[in-house]
Amino acid sequence: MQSLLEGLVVSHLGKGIAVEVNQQIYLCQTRRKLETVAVGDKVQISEVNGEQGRIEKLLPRRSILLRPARNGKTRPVAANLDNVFVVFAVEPACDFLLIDQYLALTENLNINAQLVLNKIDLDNSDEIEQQLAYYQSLGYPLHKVSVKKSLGIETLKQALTGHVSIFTGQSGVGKSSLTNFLMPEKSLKINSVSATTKHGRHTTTAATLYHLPDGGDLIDSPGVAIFGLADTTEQQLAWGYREFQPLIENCRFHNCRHVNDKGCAVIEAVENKTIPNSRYQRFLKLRSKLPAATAYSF
Ligand SMILES: Nc1nc2c(ncn2[C@@H]2O[C@H](COP(=O)(O)OP(=O)(O)O)[C@@H](O)[C@H]2O)c(=O)[nH]1
Ligand SMILES: [Mg+2]
Ligand SMILES: [Zn+2]
Repeated sequence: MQSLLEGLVVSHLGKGIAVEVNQQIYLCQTRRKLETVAVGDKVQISEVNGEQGRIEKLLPRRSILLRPARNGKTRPVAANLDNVFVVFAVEPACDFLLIDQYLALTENLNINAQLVLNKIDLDNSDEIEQQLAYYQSLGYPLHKVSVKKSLGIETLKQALTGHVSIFTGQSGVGKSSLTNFLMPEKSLKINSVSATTKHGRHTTTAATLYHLPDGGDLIDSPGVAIFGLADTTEQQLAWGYREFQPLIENCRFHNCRHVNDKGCAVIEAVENKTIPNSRYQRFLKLRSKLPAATAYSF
C-alpha cells in the first residue's frame, strides 16, 4: 500500500484544496465522507500524481474557528489557531460591541486574543484610551500601531512569530494593509499553484495560510470577519466576559442570567464600578441577540 504523506492545508482553491508537504504543494480532493477540512488543518494525503493528491485523513485539531453557513449550519474557516488579533482603528470609529463579541468567542474556543489599535498616526480619543486600559487590565495584550507610519510593528511581529494567527475586525481598519506589510510577497506561492492547475482561480480563494518571514503562520480569510455568535449559549457568552468568570459561582442562583436576577455577583460588581457599566451594557446587548436568549426570556 502507498504510504501517506503528512501535510498542512494552506488554501481552498475553487474545487481543490492546496496541501503543503515538505515545501511542495499538492492540489487535493478529499476522500468521500471525510469531514470538511479547514485552512490550518494537518492532514494525511496519498499522492495521485506528481502534484495532485487525495486527503485521506484529518488529524486532531487543537482549535477550530467556525463561521455561519447556509441553513443554520456552520463551516470551519481556520484550524489550529493560537491567536486571534482583533484589529480596530482610530478611524472608522471603534466598535466595542464587535470587540466584545470576538473576545467572547475566543474565550470559549480557548484561543488567545490580542488587540491591535491601528492608525495611531491619527488623533486618538480619550474614550478609546479608557476602554483600552480596561481590556489591558483583563490581560488582553494591546498593540498600538500605524501601518502607514511603520509604528509599533516590531512588537506585533514578535507576538506573531512562532504561532498560527489570524486578523479579524471590521472593514477599513487596515487588516489587508497589515498583512501586506508583514508579507510583501504573500501571494506568490498560491498564484503559481493556480497557474499550473486547471482547478480554481485565485479569486475564488476562501482562506489562505501564509508563512511569516520570521516563522509562524498567518491565515488570511475573507469569511472570518463575520464569525458570529450563532452557536453561542447564554452561559458561554457570560463566560466569554473574562472578568465574569470568577464571579459567576458567587451568584445566589446557579442558573443566574446576570440580567436582573437577585443576588447576582456580576451586577454587584457593576454597581460598585469594578466592571464598567458600558462593558456590562454590551453584554446585555449581545445577550439579546442570541437566539436562545430570546426564546427563554420572560
Ligand atoms: N492613516 C492611516 N491609514 C491607514 C493605516 N493603515 C491602513 N490605512 C488605510 O485604511 C484604509 C483601509 O485599509 P485596509 O487595509 O483595506 O483595511 P481592511 O478593510 O481592514 O483590510 C486604506 O485606505 C488604508 O490606506 C494607518 O496606519 N494610518
Ligand atoms: Mg481587507
Ligand atoms: Zn449573576
